[in-house]
Amino acid sequence: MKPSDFQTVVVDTDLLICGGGMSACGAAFEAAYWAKKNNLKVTVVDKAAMDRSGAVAMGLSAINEYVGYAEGDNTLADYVKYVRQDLMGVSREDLVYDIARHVDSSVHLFEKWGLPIWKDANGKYVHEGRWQVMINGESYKVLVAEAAKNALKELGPLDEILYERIFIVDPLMVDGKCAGAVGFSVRENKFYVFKAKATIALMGGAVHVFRPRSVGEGLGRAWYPPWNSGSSAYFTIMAGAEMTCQEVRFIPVRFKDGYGPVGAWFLLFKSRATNAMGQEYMVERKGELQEYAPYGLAKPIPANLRNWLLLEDVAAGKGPIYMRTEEAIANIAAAYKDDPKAFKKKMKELENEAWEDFLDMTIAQALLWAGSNIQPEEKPSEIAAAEPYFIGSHSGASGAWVCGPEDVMPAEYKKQWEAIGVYNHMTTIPGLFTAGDGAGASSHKFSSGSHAEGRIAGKGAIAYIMDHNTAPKVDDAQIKALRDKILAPLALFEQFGAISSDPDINPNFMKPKMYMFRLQKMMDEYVGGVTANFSTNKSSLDCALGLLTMLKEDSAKLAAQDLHELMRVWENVHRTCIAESHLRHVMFREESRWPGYYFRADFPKMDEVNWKCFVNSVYDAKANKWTMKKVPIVNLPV
Ligand code: SFD
Ligand code: AMP
Repeated sequence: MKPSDFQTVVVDTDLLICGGGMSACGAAFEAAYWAKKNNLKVTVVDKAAMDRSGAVAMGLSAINEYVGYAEGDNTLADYVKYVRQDLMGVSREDLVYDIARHVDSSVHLFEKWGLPIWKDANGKYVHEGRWQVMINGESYKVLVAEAAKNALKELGPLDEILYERIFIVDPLMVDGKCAGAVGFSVRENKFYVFKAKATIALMGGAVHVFRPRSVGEGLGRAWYPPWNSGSSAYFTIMAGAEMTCQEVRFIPVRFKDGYGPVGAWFLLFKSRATNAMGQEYMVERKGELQEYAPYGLAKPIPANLRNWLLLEDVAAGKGPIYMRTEEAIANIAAAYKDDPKAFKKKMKELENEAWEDFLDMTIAQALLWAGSNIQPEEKPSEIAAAEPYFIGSHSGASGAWVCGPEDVMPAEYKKQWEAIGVYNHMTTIPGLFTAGDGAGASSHKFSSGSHAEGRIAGKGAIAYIMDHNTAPKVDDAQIKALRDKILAPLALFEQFGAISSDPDINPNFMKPKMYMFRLQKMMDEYVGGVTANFSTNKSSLDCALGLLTMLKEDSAKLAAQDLHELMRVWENVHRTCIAESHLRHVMFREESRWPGYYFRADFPKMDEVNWKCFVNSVYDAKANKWTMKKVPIVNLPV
């Protein structure tokens, strides 16, 4: 397979949506409405098939952001305070507020489209915790995608609007503005050029940047879906957009090896987690939270601090840590002990709920339970901190610095957009929007908030197009250069592949898997991965930067044997970009604010005086130069 075998396909559109996950489905749903009114064209491009693409592929067992605003359960201010607290004071409160005021309507739409949300005897949603509602969510993504597709069909035949199995590689830039994207089909020999008046980058977060706990036989098993490889971050960084909170990775504590969720156990079943000695780290180590006041002292204790206390126990040799499923089930069932029939029924119900929690969203964990003869009502299960991921929509915060809503965005932030146009969720690059895992500093949006935020970005992007309604003029030479670059790994394999008897071993090139292992090893050992116990320091970071610089040089020698490997090549180039951005942010922030996510051993304390701020960065691709800066946090008056 060689580059000359490829056809170039050019698609002209008004709005381009890159990605097909939760936020893209929201963006498509909303944009279709406004596009129809204004006679505009919308094009959606997903690396996979929208029905099951992205983080919600397997389904979910809870919707983690539901405010219950109309019911009077919570106010928007409550949610803003919750996120502020969980992220140790660092969040874009205007964005969090904006998502919170729209999220309930997304959840109501999901229900209307057929998602079963658990209800109690009074018809109220059953809550897992204050903000989380329980669902029978195996088909969650399928029905959200169906609604997006139905909306898109209003604009014309779907096969002229939705392009599946196209991997977006690079932004198309014209005069400092985003003019679309380029990529290739992972099934056919086609190079795609999408020219657009506005583009929304909604290609999720990243996994496998750090060496995972599961290697060899378990490679690919991770909490975060293996097919999201940092494309949103790469796209926005390469376009020159300002990024924020790239240091705020996410480490979820999960059932060990199968990555089953813990939320339902901690919140719904009220389970305890105990160490090998039967001690509860959340109780025994409570005093350590003083150091993280005020965040460590309020409720709920931030996710990273809950992690931190667990990690301290493990470092002290007190692991394994166990989720006390048997105790939690027994405690709930105890209320029925005087009535043997009711007791038996309750036990069966709890057993069902325990299994369904995994079957709805992490099937592998249910298989692991079955394969290791675990019955949750009989014995506890091990939990552990997973490897680091980039998922700005969950309890991490990495992503692009975006424009907020006109009515609540602080003037200090608005200034930045006044020069290029105030459009909700536009990055600092004209014509380029993002949301979900692509937008930073607005954590705790989860599946529902990502959908709502996609809707916000979709509407913002259409407004931009209405004000800038001219097709971009893209130079043919620029397209040729991008095509040559993107297909080069095929040419390299074609040229040298035959000189070795093993396609993976060759003095002239490197295959993407080997390249990925190199990236993961340096990130793991020097940037605070699992084997470094999530700790790092300046010397380690300097070392990693040196290794990363050489890896980047070697990326020119990446070779691909087929389309699948070509995708693997570009996934790993994307990972390298988010890795460097993360490393530079961790290096810049000289404190330890989120110790359960990463710990700067040379700056072991949280420093409210100097570092209660955002860290933002801009990459100048032409000059290969990173600029870092501190940005003040402006709290909403809540
Ligand atoms: O609790 C390209 N999330 C949960 N949210 C909840 O509301 N409840 C839960 O129960 C959740 N749990 C959970 C969650 C996430 C994960 C990974 C697990 C468990 C295991 C969070 C949500 O899933 C998350 O917030 C949203 O999905 C984020 O939405 P978005 O749109 O930012 O990302 P996506 O849905 O993953 O979609 C990404 C899309 O991009 C495509 N793509 N397309 C073209 N070119 C490329 N180069 C591309 N690269 C990627 C993908 O195919 C996909 O369509 S809990 O257990 O934590
Ligand atoms: P998880 O299954 O860990 O993704 O958690 C689902 C939701 O519950 C997320 O909103 C978490 O922040 C929240 N959560 C999980 N465990 C706890 C806990 N121990 N205390 C408070 N909130 C939690």
